[in-house]
Amino acid sequence: MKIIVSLGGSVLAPRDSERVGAHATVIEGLAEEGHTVGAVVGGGTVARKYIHTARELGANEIELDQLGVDTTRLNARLLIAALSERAATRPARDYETAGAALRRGEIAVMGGVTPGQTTDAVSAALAEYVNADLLVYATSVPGVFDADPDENPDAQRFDRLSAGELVDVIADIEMTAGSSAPVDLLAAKIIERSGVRTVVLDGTDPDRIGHVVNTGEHDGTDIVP
Ligand code: U5P
Repeated sequence: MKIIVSLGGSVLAPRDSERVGAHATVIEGLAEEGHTVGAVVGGGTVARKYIHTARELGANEIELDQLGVDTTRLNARLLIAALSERAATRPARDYETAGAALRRGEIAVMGGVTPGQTTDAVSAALAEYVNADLLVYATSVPGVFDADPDENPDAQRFDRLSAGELVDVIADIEMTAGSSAPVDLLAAKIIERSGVRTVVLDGTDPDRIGHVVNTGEHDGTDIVP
């Protein structure tokens, strides 16, 4: 199978070496089982700290996005540090470079690409570009909810959503640098048009990623084309 794993920054970095190492082990394991694997790493709390400070300093949203992109690449390098020589040596800055690495049998790693989006959209675009069989969003929230579960204890998780329904659920969420929708709107639109099978799950335990690839089972949200 061809798999793109979107690792939320808060899932991976700046956690300890154990967490990053555990994710690297799962990704390596999938590659060793014969899967083609690409990983896209988000910015997490480090990006949000930079964005918060720079916003107070008066930076505009595009400047803040650029800070975010640089941070995702930093986090992507942390994952590369934990991967073996099977991984590309640096985070790809565009889809063609990542796609070429996958064709060579390497594990491609990306961070952000361009302002005005998040790594959710990068993951969806890479999955579309390489015709992935499965796109896994490993986030710190266990799926897509009808409200923010951190703020609303009654928030309900969707087991299954069509890509069009996903677009409707997240359309009202504000889009500023560092925003934390479950999956961003552009990502949802790309998933809708590409029809790539997508799962949003709690990725704090990396074994859940291996489990969904090998069994199709998970406790998160299925986005069906
Ligand atoms: N970002 C972009 N473009 C990208 C990826 C990320 O502008 O292609 C910026 C956004 O401000 C985003 C932040 O909120 O970096 C951190 O990425 P993420 O963890 O939200 O995906």
